[in-house]
Amino acid sequence: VMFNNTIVKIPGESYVGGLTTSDLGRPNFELALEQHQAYIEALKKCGTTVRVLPCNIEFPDSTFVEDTAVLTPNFAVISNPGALSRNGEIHEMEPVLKSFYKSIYKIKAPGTLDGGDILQIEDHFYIGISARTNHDGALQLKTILELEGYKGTVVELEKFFHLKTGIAYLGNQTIVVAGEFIDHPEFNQYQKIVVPPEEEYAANCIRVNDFVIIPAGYPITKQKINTAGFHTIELEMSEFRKQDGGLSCLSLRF
Ligand code: CIR
Repeated sequence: VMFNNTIVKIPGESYVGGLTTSDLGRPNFELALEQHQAYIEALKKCGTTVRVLPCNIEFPDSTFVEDTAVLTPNFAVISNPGALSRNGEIHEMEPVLKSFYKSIYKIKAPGTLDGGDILQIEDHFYIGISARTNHDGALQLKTILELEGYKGTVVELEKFFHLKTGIAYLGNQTIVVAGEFIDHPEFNQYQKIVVPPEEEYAANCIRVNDFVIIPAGYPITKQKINTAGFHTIELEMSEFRKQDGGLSCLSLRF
């Protein structure tokens, strides 16, 4: 798949007080801004036109725009984020998506869904059931996808925060997998790049056109991805990792 566009949102000063389950400490806001800027530059290097949205300090986690939508070339699905403090993020995203799409669906309560739980592999979407995405939300998305000619499979998460915390699709039927997804039956049909436990954070990487963007500091995974024939761009992600965020979370790509 070729991505022409990406959407990102600058972190606001409230970012450092957002949701997290990690015990890596409080993010450094200035450093988060620098890392975010480098992320934008990387998306440009990959050939995408980046829509940079201003920060909104009312929503500390709103820099993690991936959770607000699921995008395909022909339609958008606005999610219904499962964390109460994040749910309102969709209201600022809706007009932005309307500027790109005519066809927009919405996940509706009591269904909840975070975009981070959705992984697309060619015409097949995997939908993770997590603390954020419930069965109702997952089934709503599956119904929409099937109506539009895609396949949808629901995957129950055991430990990972979001589905894409532990799995990424690089193209050419090749996935990057960690933890519970290494031997998961749903993913056995793909070529696997297995991430060792000490590098688990590197499983959240993103293929954007000619490059795979990976977090800096995970040499084993980087080597494996390079050996599989992909060019990599490494980005410092320390200040996003502290808030449970990864590379995929910081953008919508379409
Ligand atoms: C949250 O708890 O919602 C944020 N601190 C992290 C969201 C990460 N998003 C993602 O994995 N797609």
